[in-house]
Amino acid sequence: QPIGFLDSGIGGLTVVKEALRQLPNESIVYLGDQARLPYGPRPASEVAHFVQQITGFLLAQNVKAIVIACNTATAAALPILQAKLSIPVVGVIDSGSQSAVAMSQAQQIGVIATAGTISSHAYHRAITKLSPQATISGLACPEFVTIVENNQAETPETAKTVAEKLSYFKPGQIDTLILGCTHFPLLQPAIEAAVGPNVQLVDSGVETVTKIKQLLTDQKLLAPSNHVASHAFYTTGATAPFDEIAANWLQLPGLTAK
Ligand code: DGN
Repeated sequence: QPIGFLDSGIGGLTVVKEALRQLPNESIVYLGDQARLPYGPRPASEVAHFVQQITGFLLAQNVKAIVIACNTATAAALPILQAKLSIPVVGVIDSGSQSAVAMSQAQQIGVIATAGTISSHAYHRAITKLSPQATISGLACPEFVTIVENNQAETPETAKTVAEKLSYFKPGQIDTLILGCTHFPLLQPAIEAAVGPNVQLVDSGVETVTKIKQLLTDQKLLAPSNHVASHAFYTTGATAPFDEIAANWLQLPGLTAK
């Protein structure tokens, strides 16, 4: 049985990349809802409705667990799905918060995400629960999602846009920055260059996959080590740009989305 992953677009592939590394025997079904992207500016109730529709699709593919590989969707729908489904469901926000709190020396943590995630205060709640003394500075960067979806992550203009946007954080204001949108690890070189070497970046995908691995192990749901994994990618939008970015990022040449 596969693990289901969902995102509003290609961002969740950053979590899939980690899953391919940590869980090479697991089959994967991925759905990117590119026809309705971006989720960031939509009301939480609408995002929650979309997530439930996508979950229906993934359950029809017989998934044994679901990873909400989108921060906006995690903020809007994680508790709803966990209450409704009997299979394991994990989101990305708790994992990212745990890593940030563990990594940050000064507990001065920045979060960049979509407008929906920032206004949900979900990171604020999750971090404060773990580290009540933490200072959290959030910044909505919806334009970064567009850059990634348009496959422009590596252009000089992007480096400039990212640097200008992140100059919001003053030198010394934060020592750790959560990439609070699963699209953002694709912009990691530009973000790193913009914030400099004194700020460590947190990619919540790594922790999220560690968590799902643990849940599957506990519930004896892990695929056996001789299992040959299959990977199926679906997008509700056009397949050509999806295939190009996905094949490149995941190093799966010939990847074709349905
Ligand atoms: N990748 C999504 C996230 O992590 O929030 C959001 C992208 C979007 O729909 N704007």
